[in-house]
Amino acid sequence: MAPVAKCNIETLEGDSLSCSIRDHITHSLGKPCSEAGHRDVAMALSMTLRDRLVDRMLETRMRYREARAKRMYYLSIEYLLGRCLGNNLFNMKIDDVCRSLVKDWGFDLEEIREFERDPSLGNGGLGRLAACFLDSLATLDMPGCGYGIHYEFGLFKQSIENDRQVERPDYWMAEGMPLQLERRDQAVIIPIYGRVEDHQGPDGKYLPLWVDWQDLMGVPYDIPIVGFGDKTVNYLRLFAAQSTDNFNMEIFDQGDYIKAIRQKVYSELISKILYPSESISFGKELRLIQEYFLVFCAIRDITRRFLKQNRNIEELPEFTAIQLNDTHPALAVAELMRLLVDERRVPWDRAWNLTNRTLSFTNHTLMPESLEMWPVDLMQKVLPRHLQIIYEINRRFLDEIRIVSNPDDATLRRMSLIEESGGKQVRMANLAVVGSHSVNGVSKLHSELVKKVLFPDYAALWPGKFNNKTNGITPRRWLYKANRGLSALITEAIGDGWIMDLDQLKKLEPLAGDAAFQEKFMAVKRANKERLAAFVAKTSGVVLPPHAAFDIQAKRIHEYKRQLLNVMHIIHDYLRLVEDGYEPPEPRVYIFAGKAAPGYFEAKEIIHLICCVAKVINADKQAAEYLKVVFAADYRVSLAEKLIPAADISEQISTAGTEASGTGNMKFSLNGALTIGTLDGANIEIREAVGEENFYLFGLTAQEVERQLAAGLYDPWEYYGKHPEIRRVLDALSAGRFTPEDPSAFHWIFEKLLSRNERYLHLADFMPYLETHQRVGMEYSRPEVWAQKAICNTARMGYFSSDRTVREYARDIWGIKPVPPK
Ligand code: 26Y
Repeated sequence: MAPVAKCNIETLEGDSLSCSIRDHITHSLGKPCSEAGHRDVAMALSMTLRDRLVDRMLETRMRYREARAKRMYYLSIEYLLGRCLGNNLFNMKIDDVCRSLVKDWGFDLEEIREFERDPSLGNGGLGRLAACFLDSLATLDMPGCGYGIHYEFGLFKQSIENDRQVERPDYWMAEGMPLQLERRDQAVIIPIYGRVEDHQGPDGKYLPLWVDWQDLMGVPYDIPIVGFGDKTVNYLRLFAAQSTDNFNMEIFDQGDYIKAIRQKVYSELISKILYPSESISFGKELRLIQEYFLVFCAIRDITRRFLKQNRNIEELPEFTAIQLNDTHPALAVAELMRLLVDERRVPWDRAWNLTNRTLSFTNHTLMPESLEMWPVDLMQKVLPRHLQIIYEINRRFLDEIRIVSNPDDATLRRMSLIEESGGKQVRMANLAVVGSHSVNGVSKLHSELVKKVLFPDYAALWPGKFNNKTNGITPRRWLYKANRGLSALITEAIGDGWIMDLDQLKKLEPLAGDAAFQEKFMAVKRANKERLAAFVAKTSGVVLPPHAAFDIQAKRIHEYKRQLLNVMHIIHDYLRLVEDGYEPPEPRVYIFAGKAAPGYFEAKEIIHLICCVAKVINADKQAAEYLKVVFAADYRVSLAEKLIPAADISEQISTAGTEASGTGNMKFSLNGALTIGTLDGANIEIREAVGEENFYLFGLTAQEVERQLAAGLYDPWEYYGKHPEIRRVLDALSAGRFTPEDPSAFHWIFEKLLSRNERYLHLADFMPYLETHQRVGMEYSRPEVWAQKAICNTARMGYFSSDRTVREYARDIWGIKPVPPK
């Protein structure tokens, strides 16, 4: 950096930014400006933004206070924020100023941005949805903030070694996290373990005392969340676990120094690591404590803020809404009851009414193995008072429904908060439903299935409690920031109103058939593909022809998402190419990305298969002109931002009835990719919005899948016998066609796909999938047809803005309103 560089932008903005950055390089990083490198500029720029964001955050807080506004608090064990620097620059509208400022110093803003590590404090869809909601809340000037856990290690980093996934720890703060504010003064003390003693209060009433508990400390870190236009800055408050001095004192007094320190280390384990799975419930004590830790810290913080404003606790639901992001924070039901009944001495019935009106619950998954249940014994040990409260909620609830609807024993057993068969367990989903005034699913189909499959008894009892809120995505990150070329083209055509009001994309529709616009649209796509191809060449050495159709499946690896179906199709095309001499109408590039939970054997094997198939195909000269396959390692928000704008085809091929919504499907379509997909999750609504002629549909419906599974009708051998295409692919797998050195490596897939209880019906959907892909190929080879469809996708995706979703939650569930600056 030049010693006395001057900003060439003659604005106060440029001058003050430049002064502040230089000041941070000198005083926060302790370096002369002349020695600053990319990393230093990145850090100093982030610190400069933080200073400004904090000013706006304080202003926002005053504004909410003065308006006596109702607040919404989003409780989520995961947040998948993605990089913050670039997003903040865009939302604060100082991206251009900063770009030319650092350019004058000899730096490139894009390179500076690449220095930031993704804070990957989530597994996938659920955590990313939380991040999109925070962006929309701030953009809409709504009083809504997030609460979560400040994991020291985020989701593992994935690399591919010897064609297999290797996991490494993600110490995301290695370079520091200049954006966050530590708030030690607001630390929370959390009781845990111990036992409950029965006493009588001075009023003669039952007074339980939770005694002999140990304590932990939760230290909050605030990350400012700036809305587009830089007016409102909300916060995401993440708690890190620390030990208190008390925790150790007793043991210290007994003279066991080492044991005391060991306990200290144990308590800090609580926020050490994010559990890396989104499917199999963990049943581990540490995870239960994480959930409790989040809930306790959040509820304490929320009620403290509320009471500080001299309010009566009886008014809590008038001023506070708490949204439970899946069941992970469902202990909030018991904790809020405990706080009201034990600490504030609110009578039980009153406390129950307040709790119920304050809490609401979103379900994100139908997979039975994801439903959380905690063994009663474990809860008795870790949270004895909460367990007692859960039993009391259950006793009163079952008494009540006996009177209201006189259910039979089987119904009562299903509705109970306690699973009695096997070892007793607490059913967290039932706790969340009973304790909330609203239960929602995340797409039309999913919300129907939540009522029919997951909670039929509750839906019959409380039909008004169940509702749908179809997911959305923030257009700021997923179009404005991720796809600069397309957003410039759109703004040139229809102005920039779409950034805040995505429905305005409709104005593009008349241009869908316009040859000049089509050409520009496809030129942007081409440039994005070239950029991605350069990245892939650099990171994995595979050269991708940018004129090929880029077909992408990027999401967690899971059997229900059916990456296997995609691979089977690729194998089919490859064999036709090299064995039958078939020439497809267009060359294809297949890109996969996604992480497998470390303990999920099948998912890890699917990655292995993709890599082996890619290796054989990419090395085959006969296929070179038509086919390339890539597994892009370490899928995360920043990689998604590179992949999605470059896609022509988006693979959304889960078995109907398994994907709650999907949000990647929305990102691809918004960026002008055409979906090949099943009637599952939000695909159904996307297809309705973009038009059936602009969506490649195939496969069984959720009802058909359900019928086949329920009646045991599915017979994969029948498909194997009937279709030579299926036989060819499965036989190739079983014969080790892609693993010559280990021919039986994928025999398990052959067996699995042909097993009668294969739950995801791969073979039933294979032939329709193949045929639909053939149509995709034909249409891709007609550029004007394709361009028109792609433009229609972008133009008709306005509904899927998370601004719309958040407005619906605000109106129907939270009862919060925008509080814009005057
Ligand atoms: C209990 C534990 C095993 C668990 C951990 C994480 C259970 C579930 C999860 C996460 C689930 C998840 O990410 N669900 C996804 O939520 C998205 C946002 O609503 C949906 O779009 C997506 O279809 C769904 O799979």
